[in-house]
Amino acid sequence: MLSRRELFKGMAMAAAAAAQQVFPGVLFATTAVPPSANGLSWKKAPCRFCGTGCGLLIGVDNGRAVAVKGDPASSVNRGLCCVKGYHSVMALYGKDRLTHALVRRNGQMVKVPMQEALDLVASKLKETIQQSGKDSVSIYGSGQWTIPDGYAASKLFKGGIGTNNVEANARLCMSSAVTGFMTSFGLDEPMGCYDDIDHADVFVLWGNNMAEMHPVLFSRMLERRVTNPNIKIIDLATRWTRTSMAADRSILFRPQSDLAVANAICHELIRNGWTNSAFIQNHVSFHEGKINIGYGTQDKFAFTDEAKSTSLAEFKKRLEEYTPEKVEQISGVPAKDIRYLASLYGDPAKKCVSFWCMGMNQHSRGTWIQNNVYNIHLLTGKISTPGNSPFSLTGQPSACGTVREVGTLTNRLPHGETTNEKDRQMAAEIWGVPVANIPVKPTYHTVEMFRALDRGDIKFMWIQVTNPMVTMPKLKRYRDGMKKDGRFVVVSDVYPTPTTDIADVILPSAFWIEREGIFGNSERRTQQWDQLVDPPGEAMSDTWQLIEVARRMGHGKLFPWSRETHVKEIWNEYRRFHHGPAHEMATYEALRSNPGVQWPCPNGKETKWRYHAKWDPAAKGKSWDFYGKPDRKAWIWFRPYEPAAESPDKEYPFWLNTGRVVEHWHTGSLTRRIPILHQAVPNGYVEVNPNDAKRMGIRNGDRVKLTSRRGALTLPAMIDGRGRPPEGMVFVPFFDESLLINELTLDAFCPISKQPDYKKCAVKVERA
Ligand SMILES: Nc1nc2c(c(=O)[nH]1)N[C@H]1C(S)=C(S)[C@@H](COP(=O)(O)OP(=O)(O)OC[C@H]3O[C@@H](n4cnc5c(=O)[nH]c(N)nc54)[C@H](O)[C@@H]3O)O[C@H]1N2
Ligand SMILES: Nc1nc2c(c(=O)[nH]1)N[C@H]1C(S)=C(S)[C@@H](COP(=O)(O)OP(=O)(O)OC[C@H]3O[C@@H](n4cnc5c(=O)[nH]c(N)nc54)[C@H](O)[C@@H]3O)O[C@H]1N2
Ligand code: SF4
Ligand SMILES: [Mo]
Repeated sequence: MLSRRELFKGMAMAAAAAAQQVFPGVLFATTAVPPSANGLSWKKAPCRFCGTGCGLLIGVDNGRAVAVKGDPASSVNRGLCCVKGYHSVMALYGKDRLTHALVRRNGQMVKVPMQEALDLVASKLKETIQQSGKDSVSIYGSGQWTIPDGYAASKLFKGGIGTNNVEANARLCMSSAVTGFMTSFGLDEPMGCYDDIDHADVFVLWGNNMAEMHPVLFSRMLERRVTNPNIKIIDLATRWTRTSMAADRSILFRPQSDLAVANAICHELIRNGWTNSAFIQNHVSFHEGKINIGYGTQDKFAFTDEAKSTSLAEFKKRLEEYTPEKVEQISGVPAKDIRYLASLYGDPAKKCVSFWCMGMNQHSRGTWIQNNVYNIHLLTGKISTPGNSPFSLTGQPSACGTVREVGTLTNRLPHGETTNEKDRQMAAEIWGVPVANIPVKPTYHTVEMFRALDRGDIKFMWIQVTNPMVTMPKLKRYRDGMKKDGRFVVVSDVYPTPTTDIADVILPSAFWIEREGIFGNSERRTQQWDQLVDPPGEAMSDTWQLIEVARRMGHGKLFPWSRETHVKEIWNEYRRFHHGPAHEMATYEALRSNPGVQWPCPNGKETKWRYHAKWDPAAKGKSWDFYGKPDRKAWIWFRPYEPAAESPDKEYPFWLNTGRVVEHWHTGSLTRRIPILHQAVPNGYVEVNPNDAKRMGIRNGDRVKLTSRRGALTLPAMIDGRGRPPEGMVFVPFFDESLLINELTLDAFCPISKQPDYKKCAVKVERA
């Protein structure tokens, strides 16, 4: 058998040849399959990749997906796609798809029938629970889980087994966005929608490489500027990227100092009288929380914030020290640029959208920076009306739909929190279990769950649709932990990965359009697709794997559905959690017949803007109504600047920043098997600023050694390639499983959201 390293190397060479087999225009195929006499049939599906949630049309011929085009009927992308969307179906047909179950026997992975592997998973779960208790077993899922996958997992683990050991990789991705929404508005997910792009005059990107990560939305924004030259796009970032290149202004700030920049903007808005007094008077209340809140790098770190009510006067006083001049010292952003930003937000004639993604979420003060950016929109009243929108973009195709809405996190339920008696009662009633079955106390957030596995408090973990042995921070500790004796790890995936490498059982999964599914994107849009092609071998959907195991464990009563109709039945049951004008979900029939439907959609009508009576039927009165909070107001929080968990020093003088490239999806398990994408960026690298490179005698392609307090890695240098970090920073993408940058990263997290900060730690840089 080919090793994965050989496979990827061979593919890079074969890629040029494969590219020639690609049909012109929108048609692509991995092999040159001649169209059959019947021709193609086109069926809708949302894109498998990012949280933008583009609608696609998939061309199927002779049982094989061979072509993709953007769905003109989808309001998200109006017929467009990015390079990943267009090539997405090729990810179905990599040479080394997992087609059969594998079980570890005497250190070797042995092929077994799927039914036997499922028996083993069920008996191992039962045995572990019997020996070590319910909280010794866990499931770690994903924002790439479909809604039925997440729902089945939550119902089995929280309702059936009775443990809150349910987490998902969205903890690494979106949890600061969630706690930001909850603290400022009391309800999760954006108030606005992508239509805001068609109305705004000013776009400020707060740490979002949108040109590469949300390319279709980025192109919608550029299109708006083409037709209206007064539109301004400002890229606020810590590294120069393709996004900066296309922006009207690129403003670089020092890592973590966005907290101070946002406060300085608020300071200027107030000083100049650019605030909206009537809005503040009627719709905002002021609060403060704890300070010096720590970084969570030690096991069992605990933190609970406490809200204290304050006033506008008190808020003003707190902001006094955030003068543009003082913040220039902290952030490196010239005071005049801070004033310029304030003048844009403060101009009553300009509609403003702020976009962000991992820059603000993967932040050891992730919740705080969301609060601080909301403060800008709340001081000016630029919120919940077309074109005025603080917009937290999602990364994964169903981080919103599955993890946030279904609630596949230790503290959540499909509706509300485990600690809320009413929410537990609702779940118990819909699930048909005694309320005492559903545990009250959250157990472990993701980082702590892997720590618990390392310590031995957790002994069993089932991993679905995520590749943590590439994507966990401070990776070595967590990999060593998983490999310890007495740990049992089940991994459901579609390809072999570093995570399947350490598994005791590997379950082959049906991929995307090989099963029916439902995703929910960044703008509260739910999208259903039918099964369009057959899965290979014994591959089975993640939902059905969970149901098979549940039945074997004696929880069959909770999963009475048939294999043919279970997605519909799950949706109809799950919808009951969200009845009411504030969160009503579309009917299954509406989902099937539309490219997507936005919630809340009471009486079949979508809500585009929340918290304003003109658009949101849940809002009372004539204008804004922030009904998520008991005082029906949005909360302004004073949150100070506090430094990063680890900053450069004498021994480790560089910032290490990490992230992505447009061609690859996360750990590359899918996109590195698409020849044309793999060839475009075949291996990992380290971006070095040209001045630093010159000083150290590093040329393009030279091998460079990075060392942090946790590990070392040698990679080829890239100078002025895709992006350019400022002096004193290096950047490494994480798509290459043979160059694991997470061996160096730090597992510090935001104490409120528990989301790790992958954007900042300190490293030494040497020519190797
Ligand atoms: N092609 C492609 N697209 C993707 C993905 C992919 O893997 N490939 N993944 C999807 C997923 S899951 C996600 S989460 C998104 C990620 O989307 P992005 O967040 O746009 O991408 P990243 O590369 O993770 O992060 C880059 C940004 O982090 C900012 N940053 C770094 N440090 C700081 C800081 O201290 N403060 C602030 N405010 N910003 C900072 C940088 O300035 C830069 O703009 O992309 C989604 N889209
Ligand atoms: N250094 C660094 N690390 C990071 C980040 C960063 O910016 N820097 N970002 C973090 C963020 S925001 C994210 S979202 C995570 C992403 O981290 P992961 O979720 O770990 O990365 P993926 O590559 O998306 O992993 C998805 C896995 O699911 C498999 N798969 C695909 N389809 C299916 C399916 O239908 N069923 C099953 N069972 N498996 C399937 C794929 O082959 C792949 O192995 O990474 C985090 N880690
Ligand atoms: S922008 Fe995102 S959702 Fe749209 S085609 Fe590209 S990867 Fe897919
Ligand atoms: Mo993400």
